[in-house]
Amino acid sequence: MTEPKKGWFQRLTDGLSRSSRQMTEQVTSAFVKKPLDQAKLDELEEMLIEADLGPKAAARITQSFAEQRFGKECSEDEIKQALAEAVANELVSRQGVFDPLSGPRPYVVLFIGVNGSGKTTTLGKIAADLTGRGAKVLIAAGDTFRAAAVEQLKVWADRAGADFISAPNGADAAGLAYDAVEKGKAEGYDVVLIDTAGRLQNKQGLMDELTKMIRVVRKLDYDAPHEVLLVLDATVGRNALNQENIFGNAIGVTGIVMTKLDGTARGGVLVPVAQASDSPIKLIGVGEGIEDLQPFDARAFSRSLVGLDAA
Ligand SMILES: Nc1nc2c(ncn2[C@@H]2O[C@H](COP(=O)(O)OP(=O)(O)OP(=O)(O)O)[C@@H](O)[C@H]2O)c(=O)[nH]1
Ligand SMILES: [Mg+2]
Repeated sequence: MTEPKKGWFQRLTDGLSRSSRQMTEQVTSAFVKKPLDQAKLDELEEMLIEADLGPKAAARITQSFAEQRFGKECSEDEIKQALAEAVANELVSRQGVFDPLSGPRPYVVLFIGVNGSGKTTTLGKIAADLTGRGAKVLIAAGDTFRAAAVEQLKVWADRAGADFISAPNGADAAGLAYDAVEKGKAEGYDVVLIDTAGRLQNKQGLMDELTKMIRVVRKLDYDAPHEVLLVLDATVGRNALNQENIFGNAIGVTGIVMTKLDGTARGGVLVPVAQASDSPIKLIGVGEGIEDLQPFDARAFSRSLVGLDAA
């Protein structure tokens, strides 16, 4: 018998379990059945900073917690509810939608980010989801720097039943992106997904290559790429903030994907990244499976982060 399919909230909760376990343990030992006084509030703020939520959000969350609960004894559930609500308040305005099938055709999506952040995997998961919904998808292996990258992406394309376009190792990535969009237009594709390199000889080289890719694609369609998704790895912690800063300033990012939230106890880092970025969080990765890429839902994320069930 096949196992019943896990619901997406369960996947989210499982993915965030390392983060929520840490939070829950600390919250339970520090707060449950003890009157909330200033010392406890300081402890809470410290704990939120340790969970990488960033000092500003930590201060605001502690403040709202104090307003509701000061002097009271709370159950574990009440504390978690209050925390989840405070975290959600930090994030609701930073939530964005990735919906390539409701936009123009072909909808062109560029995936950018440092090496190992999860660009290729995220692209593969999106491709599988889109073909599963009946879309005609073209994948372009725009990481022409690393031979193995093409092979890895081809596996994802085959698995998804998406078409695939690549260029020889060392070829001009912008040229390939151009060819992909041209093919996408000529052959009636719904979506063109373009992978990019995470590392070139140097950082400036990478930024130049990405800007050139965007520039040439725009020659074919002024609105393309319709999405530039910046893929950030949650396990690097507050380093993700630097990456957001560098890519966000150099390239016109339209959305953020935060991956590997299952691989860290500091999933709270999504909060300062969401707040620092001009573009919203659109998707999150909570595991390596195809179904572990999820639309970002601020309230669901906040509940899972503190270990609560679906609302
Ligand atoms: N646990 C977990 N692993 C992930 C997730 N997303 C990606 N990975 C893994 O992270 C590793 C790197 O992912 P890639 O997709 O190859 O990263 P990339 O950004 O394309 O890397 P480069 O091509 O080197 O620039 C792979 O082993 C993925 O399986 C996630 O949400 N959770
Ligand atoms: Mg890659």
